[in-house]
Amino acid sequence: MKHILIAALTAALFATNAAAQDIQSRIIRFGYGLNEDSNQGRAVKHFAEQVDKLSGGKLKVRGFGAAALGSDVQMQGALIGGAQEMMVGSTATLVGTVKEFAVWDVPFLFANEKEADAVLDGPAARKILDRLEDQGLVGLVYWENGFRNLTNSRHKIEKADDLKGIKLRVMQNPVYLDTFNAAGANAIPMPFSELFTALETGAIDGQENPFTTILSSKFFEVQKYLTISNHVYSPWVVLVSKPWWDKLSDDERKILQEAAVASRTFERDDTRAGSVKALEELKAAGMEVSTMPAEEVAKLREIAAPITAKVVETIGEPLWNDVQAELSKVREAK
Ligand code: TK8
Repeated sequence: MKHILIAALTAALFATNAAAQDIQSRIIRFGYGLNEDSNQGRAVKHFAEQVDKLSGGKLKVRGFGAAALGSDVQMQGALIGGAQEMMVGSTATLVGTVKEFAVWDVPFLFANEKEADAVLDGPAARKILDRLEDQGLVGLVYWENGFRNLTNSRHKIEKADDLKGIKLRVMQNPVYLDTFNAAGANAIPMPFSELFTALETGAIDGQENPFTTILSSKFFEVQKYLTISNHVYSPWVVLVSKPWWDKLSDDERKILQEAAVASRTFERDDTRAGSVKALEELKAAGMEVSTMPAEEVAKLREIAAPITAKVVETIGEPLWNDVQAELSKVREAK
């Protein structure tokens, strides 16, 4: 009884709150690349629920998964042009729009999720999001895509050298392209939406993504070998169309921001729990899993060093130093 009363009171409070606020009825098309049944899909749903609650049902978020509204790059264009309201996608595909995002492409930048959270929720990462506004986009929050690992259909990859000659799909991003080419692979940039078919038809041999994605996109059906390399921590970023954002009231913007922050906590928890389970499921599905030994990971780091130096040049030393200073702070805090 007491619970029901509290629930009714809370609902009434929200309703009056929403009524007193400047909120219009709006449909928000929110596109994303993974399947509905994925960490990305669940987080979009969570975001939609928060927005619904905070706006008293006036703001309706419609999720479109599996790249139904286009690839990451195509959706960015639609947001910039005002043809679509929101999306979530990899920061790696944004470097053509705001070059500073390249800092998150640096292999082995973060050693664990705690470091990633601290830096991605910190001031340097915020500054990079703020750069989007001049380009027609608003960056709300970073979500976790996760540490990336290699899969392929050719042979077991345990050494850096085993990458030689592997036709490896990479995101449309120069750091990924240069790093894997430097390791001897034949890196092929391709939108995520084309990846499954390319693996299935054998047009390419392999790809790299977190366990959660390898599972939710069913790559295990067309890939035999999984190598735990954790070569880069990949963030997703929740984006809003700036031309559309400019039409919103302050109250509406606040709701989207608040819901985005709530979705970030939900998404990271879900992804981390899902990642452990995903690895087990991938093994159970018959993938042959190996872990790249530390000395081979060290070789990859060495291969990546000149490419990292190029990133520092691209983004400028002040930003690089800020990120490094924030990293040192988390490392000392433990
Ligand atoms: C989904 C992509 C995906 C990314 C990739 O649209 O392209 O490999 O890891 O999550 O953004």
